Amino acid sequence: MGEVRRVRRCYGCGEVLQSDNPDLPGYADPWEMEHHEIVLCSHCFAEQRKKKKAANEPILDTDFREILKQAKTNKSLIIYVVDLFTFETSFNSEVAEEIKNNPLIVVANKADLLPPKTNLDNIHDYVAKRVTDAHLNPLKIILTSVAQNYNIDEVIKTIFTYSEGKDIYFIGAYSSGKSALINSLLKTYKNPTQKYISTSIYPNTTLQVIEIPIDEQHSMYDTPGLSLSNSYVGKMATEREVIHDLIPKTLVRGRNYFLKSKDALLFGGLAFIEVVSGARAAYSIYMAPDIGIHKTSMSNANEVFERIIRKKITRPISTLISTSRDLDVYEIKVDYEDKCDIAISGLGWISFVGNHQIIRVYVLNGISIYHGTAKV
Ligand SMILES: Nc1nc2c(ncn2[C@@H]2O[C@H](COP(=O)(O)OP(=O)(O)OP(=O)(O)O)[C@@H](O)[C@H]2O)c(=O)[nH]1
Ligand SMILES: [Mg+2]
Repeated sequence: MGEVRRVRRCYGCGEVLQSDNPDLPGYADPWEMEHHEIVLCSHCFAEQRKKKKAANEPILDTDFREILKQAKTNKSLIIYVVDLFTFETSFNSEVAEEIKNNPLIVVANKADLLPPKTNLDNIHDYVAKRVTDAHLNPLKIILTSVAQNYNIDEVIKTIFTYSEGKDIYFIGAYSSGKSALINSLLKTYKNPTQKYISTSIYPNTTLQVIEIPIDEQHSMYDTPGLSLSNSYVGKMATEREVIHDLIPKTLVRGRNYFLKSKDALLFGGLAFIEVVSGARAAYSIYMAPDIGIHKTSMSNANEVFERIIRKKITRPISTLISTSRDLDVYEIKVDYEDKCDIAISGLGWISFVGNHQIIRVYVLNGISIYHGTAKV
């Protein structure tokens, strides 16, 4: 496993901070670096501009705790729906903590979006590991695609087995497919009301808890999606055009680029990576096809990034990002020779063969990134 290190940048000009050479850009006093999180480079020090740092952990709002209160007291059956395409974003350890004493079924949805050669057994094992790491002990983990009706009968069978005498709560990140899953269950149950729940690609479709009675005493509950403050989808929830481009509708194929040292790859007007050093390698980008990818050099990355945003020659472009200074930068040291992935919350992931590269990842302030060998 390589090392992920957050590179500290000047909160004034965005320059990568260093305390080795006062004559080079980004110099900051070593004492300041050690004792303060927010540091300005010597050049910006005079201006003393302040910028607040956003947390990288998603925030579980109190409303959701309120919603889960009754479910916890009654030991209701929880169906935790996660989105396989953005699993890292979709699975939330804070929520896991809330539901650890409830009977639980994990539905890992949108399997249809994964690349064609994906080994679903490996994905199942990966989900199981993450769930176990979060101290959950689900009755079952089921990989599904509501869109392609894959394993929905398995979900129904499992719910039947474990739901006797219980309410059923569908919870999970927004746009993970909770309402779509309930609708497909309702169709199978020959729903006499012929009423269905609204679904859409946009976050926050379900705004309040919807109760669907299943017998005289018990109900199914569809709940609003959890907010994902550490994901592009969460941050840009109100920008409909961005969300439209971010969320893939059909299978995502890798887009391949050869990158050598000092190359950079830009992802729409949202993020970019730089190969600081390391051998030339093939990088496969798994992101929604509407996200424009531009290759350039590290020395031109900032300028090209700003130009394609200013001239609107890429997609998506968000009101939150106009310059690379709006981005945080992380540095990843890949200290092994094996397949590896870098996932960016709500955007997708980058798959490549690790070969002692140093890679910088620029993402909007507060977005989480993950590095490992887990996917596919
Ligand atoms: N490709 C794919 N899309 C899916 C799948 N399931 C749901 N969707 C789509 O994902 C989007 C979100 O689905 P919803 O059911 O509205 O998601 P939700 O979890 O209820 O979202 P909120 O109510 O906002 O929390 C919709 O456009 C669905 O059509 C799936 O298995 N595969
Ligand atoms: Mg919904």
